[in-house]
Amino acid sequence: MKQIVFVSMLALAAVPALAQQAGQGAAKPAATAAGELADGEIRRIDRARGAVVLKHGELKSVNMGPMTMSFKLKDPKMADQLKEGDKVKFTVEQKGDDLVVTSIRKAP
Ligand SMILES: [Cu+2]
Repeated sequence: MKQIVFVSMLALAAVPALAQQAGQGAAKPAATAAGELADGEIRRIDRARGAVVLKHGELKSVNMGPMTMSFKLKDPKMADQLKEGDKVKFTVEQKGDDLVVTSIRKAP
């Protein structure tokens, strides 16, 4: 009895890796000076959603009094160097129905 074994060798083409580096957007225009810098304190960071809950002071640029509320971050990476309880300075812009934090840094 003859046993014939067909070995089918599938040469899998190497999947081209889309090498998208995490460091995109390194050269951003410095827009921080243009917006009003508001005071805030970080209450919660939702890194998965790219959002923060801020207790904020008056936001004249969007006509809002002091309160605690959630903001989307323009870039989720903006939260990388922040933690809950941090006092921050930030700028905010209205984008459609959302208020988006366009820049944020720890207050000195
Ligand atoms: Cu508010």
